[in-house]
Amino acid sequence: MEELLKEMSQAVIDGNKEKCEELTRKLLEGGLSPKEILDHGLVPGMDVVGVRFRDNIIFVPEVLISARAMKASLAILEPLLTQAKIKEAGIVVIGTVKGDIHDIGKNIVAMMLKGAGFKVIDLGIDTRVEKFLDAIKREKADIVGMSALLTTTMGYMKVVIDKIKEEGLSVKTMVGGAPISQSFAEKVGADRYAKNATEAVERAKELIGIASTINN
Ligand code: B1M
Repeated sequence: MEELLKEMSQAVIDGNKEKCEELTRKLLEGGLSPKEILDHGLVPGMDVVGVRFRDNIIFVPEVLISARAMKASLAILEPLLTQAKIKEAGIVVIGTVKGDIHDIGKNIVAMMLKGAGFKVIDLGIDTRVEKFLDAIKREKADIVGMSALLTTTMGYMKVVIDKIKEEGLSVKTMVGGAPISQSFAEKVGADRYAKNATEAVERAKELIGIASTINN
């Protein structure tokens, strides 16, 4: 299995969609959980892509091809990740903030929240404050989750949080994404920060006051 997981990481790096799909099925048949496939196959592959992108070894087209390959695997894992264990734990509105089109991490968080029993309303990418506010009110959301992957867009989280406070909405806020930290979350006044999708589920459960049942 370890060998197949290494191959999976390499398939993400190479942007080999067909290989990613084939390996996802093989690993599932071999008894690995979707979370193990994510944490030990897909995410390490995308980490390498991130480093190569940062160092100008690869460029946007190659990153897009890797993202497409990873998304193909996620499409296979999604039905397994979203099988709810509890009946509607709470309502979460989630989106990637304005100016930001990165959605892989946000999609994983949304899937895992669904799998934990939350009703998730996914607003997609490049989400403006008005769209967040409309959805929070319409859906009577318990939690609003915001994702940002760029240092230039993370500041927009404060715009949304300030507006929520200004309007006196009782919704809780959770933030995450590669450049986000606990101290940033505190600085912008978010109720919770989550480092990854597993933590996001834990924090969401804390926010609505239910005991955590997630095993890492
Ligand atoms: Co972009 N990009 N990108 N990119 N990209 C980064 C973020 C970057 C760090 C790459 C680098 O330089 N090393 C860099 C940002 C630098 C910075 O801001 N300081 C960067 C850049 C610069 C850019 C562009 C500006 C490039 C350009 O055009 N010149 C451009 C921006 C476009 C825009 O948004 N306006 C751009 C574009 C793209 C692609 C479109 C090519 C593609 C996105 C495809 C897509 O998402 N559909 C892309 C990708 C794939 C990346 C990297 C390589 C990988 C991101 C990813 O999917 N990771 C990324 C490098 C990196 O992050 N190391 C990079 C895998 C994913 C599972 O992890 O998203 O972190 P992540 O999500 C995790 C946690 O963060 C957390 O849980 C998730 C699961 O565990 N989490 C939450 C996320 N959201 C959460 C919300 C929560 C809680 C937890 O609560 C609500």
